Amino acid sequence: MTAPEIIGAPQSNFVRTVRIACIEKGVDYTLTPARPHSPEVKAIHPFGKIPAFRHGDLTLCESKAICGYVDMAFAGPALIPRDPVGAAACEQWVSLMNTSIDPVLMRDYLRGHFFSGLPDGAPDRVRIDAALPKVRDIFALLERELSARDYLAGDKFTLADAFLLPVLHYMKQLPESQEMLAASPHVTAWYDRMMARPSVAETVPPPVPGRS
Ligand SMILES: N[C@@H](CCC(=O)N[C@@H](CS)C(=O)NCC(=O)O)C(=O)O
Repeated sequence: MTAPEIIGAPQSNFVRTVRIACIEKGVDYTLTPARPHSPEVKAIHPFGKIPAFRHGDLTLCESKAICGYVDMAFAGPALIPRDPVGAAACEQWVSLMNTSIDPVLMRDYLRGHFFSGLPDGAPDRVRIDAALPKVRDIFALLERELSARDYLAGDKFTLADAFLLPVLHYMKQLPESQEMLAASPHVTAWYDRMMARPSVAETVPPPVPGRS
């Protein structure tokens, strides 16, 4: 069978998560750059979101489902631990990422900076300031959790880390979250540990267009 194809923009945190998952499993893949709502994405994702994924006759959308498939279908280290407690901890953090952390950090806070819709792309201070208390709460949570162990869901790298890292990549670039990160030594140590992984180093995204 041909190599899996990941369809989506490399700047997308969810696309990067899937790329990290493939590399961690030792799976060769191709990346087909595509924007959300483009025809090739809409052919697979009913709501036009990226990533979309193809492997032979199989098409999939939703990063958690794609990563779960990659984890089960290929040899290589487990991305989701195989023991019940480890698996549940990993699933819990992936879910927290998708339902509570990504929506605040990426959809509210980052969007206020990068995609404000204001003239000249000026940051939307109202949106950013409204998000900041929740951004602070998330950094406090991550600092607490990562002071107790080396990885988000236990003592080994899991899919939970692959979901968090691409988001923190952007938090390192924005002024308020950059300060929060600098004031969070355990999150910073985790970030540096992650950056040392080939899967993370190889997938550093290009700048978001218009935001060098
Ligand atoms: N739940 C989806 C979320 C994917 C997602 O939101 N991707 C963003 C890019 S990072 C997107 O396609 N946004 C376009 C939109 O929401 O219409 C997943 O896990 O794959």
